Amino acid sequence: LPNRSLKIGITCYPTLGGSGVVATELGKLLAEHGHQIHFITPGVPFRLGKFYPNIYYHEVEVNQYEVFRYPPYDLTLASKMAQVANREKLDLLHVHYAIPHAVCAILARQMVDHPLKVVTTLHGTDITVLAYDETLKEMIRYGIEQSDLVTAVSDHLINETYELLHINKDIYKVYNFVDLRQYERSVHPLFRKQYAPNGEKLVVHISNFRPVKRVLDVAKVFQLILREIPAKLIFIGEGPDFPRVCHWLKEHHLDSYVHFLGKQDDVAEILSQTDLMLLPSEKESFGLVALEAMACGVPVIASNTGGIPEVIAQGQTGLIYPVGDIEGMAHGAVTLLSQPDVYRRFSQAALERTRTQFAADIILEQYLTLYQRVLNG
Ligand code: GMT
Repeated sequence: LPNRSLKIGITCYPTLGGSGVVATELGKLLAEHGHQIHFITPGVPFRLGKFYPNIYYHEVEVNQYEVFRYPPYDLTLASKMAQVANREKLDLLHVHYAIPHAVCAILARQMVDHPLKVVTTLHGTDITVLAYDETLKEMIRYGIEQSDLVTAVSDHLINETYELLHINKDIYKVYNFVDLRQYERSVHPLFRKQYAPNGEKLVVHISNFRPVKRVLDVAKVFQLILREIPAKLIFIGEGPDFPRVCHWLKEHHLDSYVHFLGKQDDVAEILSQTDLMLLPSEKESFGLVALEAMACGVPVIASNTGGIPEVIAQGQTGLIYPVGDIEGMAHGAVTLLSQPDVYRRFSQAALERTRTQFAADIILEQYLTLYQRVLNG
């Protein structure tokens, strides 16, 4: 592992989303281990929020000039990356997403006057959505092939990237992680008292309510659960399908069983109070929220898609069904929620799997090994 402190620039989308969470948490961990971290983003990453030693923040601010029809975000970012890299003598830029971040970093690399390496992590959406767009495909391939080192968050995403883009380059798998110090199970009786006053089971869903999350399936599965077990549904997050789900719940007289908590920073605390997570996504290259639930001992009912089977151990830490199998998911949920012994076994296995496979120190070491490899050339 590197025996000197590294200077690393990190670029990600700073708003809510798994990739932003992982990029920020990785930066925080690296800083804690003595490396100097420079976030180069258009806003403060939402999980940063306070002062940490060894962490610097450089805002990418796009000016509006009349000569431009569109504000040139990508060029501004590349230029900021180059400025920071030159001034701070960065060793590498670790960017999350091929487009635009890897492409910007490659441009920045050409502008600096010392060797600067580009490490790119693929999170999914750039491949599973953008790579189907013929106008962007070549650019994504360029971003990946010209990076000095590329990682992806699951085997599934790696295979999909090879299939779609015919990439001629090694892509290393580095799973996402949780910092177990933040995910200790804590019990707040007040939470239960407020949201499940009559001992109801608490079912939770977290997402950005994009169509790919199939949030309506969450509501439909919950409806079936409710026929068998007294329960409440907690929604965390917001997004485009939010009104549709609200409307459906109202139409089916379920709105009084559902609590919308909106966007929340500290999901660990809320997850710890719940009994079961539903994640019926159409596509999910990893499913960070499933891991976050497992880290709190909460089993997950999910769809068999993307990297989900690599995160959830089927039949041990959760139950996985074909996309759209609402009856199957409801049946699985009722099985877990109605049999305390089975539930306890799943919950224990979820904690154990998180600790042994996805703990921050394990994944941090993998990233550091890859940084070392790329720096050794
Ligand atoms: O899922 C989203 O809408 C957000 C997106 C992101 O960019 O944060 O999530 C992707 O990256 C996460 C972190 O690696 C993964 O846990 C999510 O599975 C992945 N989303 C998709 O593949 C749809």
